[in-house]
Amino acid sequence: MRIADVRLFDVRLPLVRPFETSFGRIDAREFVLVAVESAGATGWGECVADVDPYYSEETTSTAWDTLSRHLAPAVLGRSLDHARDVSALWTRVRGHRMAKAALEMAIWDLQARLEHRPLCELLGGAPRPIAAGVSIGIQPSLEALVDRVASELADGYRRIKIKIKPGWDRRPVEALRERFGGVPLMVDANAAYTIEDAPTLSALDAFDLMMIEQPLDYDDLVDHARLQAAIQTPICLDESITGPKAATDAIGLGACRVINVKPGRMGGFAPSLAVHDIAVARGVPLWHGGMLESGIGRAHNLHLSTLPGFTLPGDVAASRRYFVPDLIDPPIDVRPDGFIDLPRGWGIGVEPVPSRLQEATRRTERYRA
Ligand code: OSB
Ligand code: MG
Repeated sequence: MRIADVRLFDVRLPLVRPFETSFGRIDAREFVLVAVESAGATGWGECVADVDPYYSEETTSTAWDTLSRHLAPAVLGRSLDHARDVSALWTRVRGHRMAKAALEMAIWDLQARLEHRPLCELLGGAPRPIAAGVSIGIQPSLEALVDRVASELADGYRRIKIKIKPGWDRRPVEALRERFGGVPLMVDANAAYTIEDAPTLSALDAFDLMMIEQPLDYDDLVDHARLQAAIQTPICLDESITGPKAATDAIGLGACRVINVKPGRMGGFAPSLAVHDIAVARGVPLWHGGMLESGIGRAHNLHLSTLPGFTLPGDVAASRRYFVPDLIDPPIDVRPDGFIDLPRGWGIGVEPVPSRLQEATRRTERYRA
């Protein structure tokens, strides 16, 4: 496939409700959407970078700059045998994994469409319904949290994850255990604690949590290994797993017992497939994370989730928890049993509704070979 055309869209979508984590609160997603064309087909990719460099160093603006000045020029006019080879065209570009992932994943979608196959097949998976969980932001009160969890469970979701931070950790977990018994429950700290907080974190062992996600700093595998040795609850790493090397090191050091896979965080599908295989070979369970994606990124995530290593419910929920309307139509929905069916069709199986994309786009640029 010869990459003939790359378009970037600077998109803003208001969130249905604000989302609060240990690092901040947002009420809209502002992201870069990528479209690549070859032989009349279009592949789509969504960049997970946010406006602020809080989850990672990258931002919407650094992603736009890297895509327009470095990554799009590296692929334009080039012929590729397979999407997995894209990253070889930009080996000199250090970091900027979210920007790389947006274009790399668009090219995977493009290839699957050109081959008239669903993306999951090209990735090595097979269509299957995906077990869905929800990630619930920090709430203004325990009552508000209990109400939100009740409503998510009523919608069928198969696992509850809540965001925690110092001062909002033990009490919310205790409240949910009291009210909802043994429901599959986990917490995500987004790096809000230090190793000095080990006593606070080991106090959570009493609540039979599935895991605690990214308790310590984003680049600190060593203290995560120390913490894992001191607590019973399995540690899951998110921010720290930047690719296959980090996954190998983290597992080898005992820094985690579970891995959250986000292709957007790791530079795309090729590194995600490598992390998948490393984790499966070492018996480490995986689940697919989320970054409040629109239907485009959400569809990519569902296709990757079909691989066999994804044995735990992911942060892959229905569109209506995030955006009404979504960029895609029909939106992604959850079944009453808490599973999500893959969108049907070639590639990711969905594309933006042109009028909605136009409405949400603040700036667009086009580069041709
Ligand atoms: O840490 O998993 C995270 C959202 C934005 C940034 C980081 C994270 C999250 C979520 C939400 O937890 C997952 C989702 O519902 O998409
Ligand atoms: Mg996380």
